Amino acid sequence: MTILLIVAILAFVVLVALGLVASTALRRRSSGVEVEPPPTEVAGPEVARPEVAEAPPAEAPPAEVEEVLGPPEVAAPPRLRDRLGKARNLLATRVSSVLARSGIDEETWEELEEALITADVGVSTTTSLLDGLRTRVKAGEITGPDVLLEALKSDLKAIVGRGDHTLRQEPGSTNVWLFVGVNGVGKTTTIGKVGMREAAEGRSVVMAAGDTFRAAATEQLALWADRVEADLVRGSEGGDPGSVLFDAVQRAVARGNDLVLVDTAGRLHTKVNLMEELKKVRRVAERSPAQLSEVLLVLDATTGQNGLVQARQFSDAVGVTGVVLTKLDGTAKGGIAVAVVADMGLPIKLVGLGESAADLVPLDADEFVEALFA
Ligand SMILES: Nc1nc2c(ncn2[C@@H]2O[C@H](COP(=O)(O)OP(=O)(O)OP(=O)(O)O)[C@@H](O)[C@H]2O)c(=O)[nH]1
Ligand SMILES: [Mg+2]
Repeated sequence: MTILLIVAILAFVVLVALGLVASTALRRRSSGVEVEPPPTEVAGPEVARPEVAEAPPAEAPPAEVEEVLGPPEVAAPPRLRDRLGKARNLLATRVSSVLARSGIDEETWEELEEALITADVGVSTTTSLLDGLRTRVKAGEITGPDVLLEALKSDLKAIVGRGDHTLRQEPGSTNVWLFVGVNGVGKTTTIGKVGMREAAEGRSVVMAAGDTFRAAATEQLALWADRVEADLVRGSEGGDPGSVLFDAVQRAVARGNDLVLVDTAGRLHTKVNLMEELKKVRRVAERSPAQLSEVLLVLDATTGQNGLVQARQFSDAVGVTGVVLTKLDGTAKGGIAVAVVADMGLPIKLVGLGESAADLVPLDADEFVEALFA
């Protein structure tokens, strides 16, 4: 009897174990673990053509949430004064001894000259500014150090404020804004920030990944396109940036989009082929059905006077319409803003004050110069 009972228990245990094994196998099969991976696509010659990538579909929100979804919102912009970092106070410290003197003498001029050059204003702009002020002192128009400093500030404000500071857009057309500049200055980040601003204003944006030299560059832009909910048009690595622009414009025109923001490669400006490449990209934009309304040179303010050399080369090659001065929040000394406008006659359209979307603001000349002396 006992033996029979033991045999029955053993048989039951074996049956239960077999059942468990069978159900695990079934579960595996249905979860696809044993399914073969899909065949990899073979790259043919047509892969070199840029392909259009849709902005990745957002996860479907509940119906009532969908109603309130609008364009992406940009946080409140930072104040120039709060972000100017190293630039702020630089001139104030340097010129404090000028104010401490009872009158205007040779030492006054030497101190002002040194202060301006140290702040990156540049030799030629400094010389012409001080020559103008000397003449006014001689004419008896400027009488004391405090009036002299106010006159200098007002001259600096007039320079920084020169030119058209708006980003031009022809209403009713698809506008192309081309972003150029050497590597690492902040082109891709600036495109992301500009895209956020424009989308928040209700404009439809297409981003063209014209930096085809590095795959990572496209991925970086794709992240911004995702945030902006912009379409991204990309090419294959090493592909023709002109074709990327062409395809982006075709797509934007067909859909009636307002803006195509074109990223470009930033290899060293001393390499002739980069300039040649950019010239071609510009020509494609000019011949396209869209309106090439801005060619924006992105300059890193921390590179100081070297930025001017870049500005000249890019201007000669692609006809720059304005400057975006980035990284003014870092170690930049700020005077480069004066030099760019005075030496190159290029307006500063926007300044970068940090890495996040809100940290790109129009340059308020008065606030900027006051901050340098505050
Ligand atoms: N602090 C600060 N950092 C910035 C600003 N603008 C851009 N950056 C940073 O600068 C670095 C380079 O920016 P990118 O946008 O990749 O520069 P790029 O010109 O596209 O560089 P390449 O694609 O290599 O030519 C990134 O770490 C950005 O976050 C700014 O205004 N302030
Ligand atoms: Mg880039």
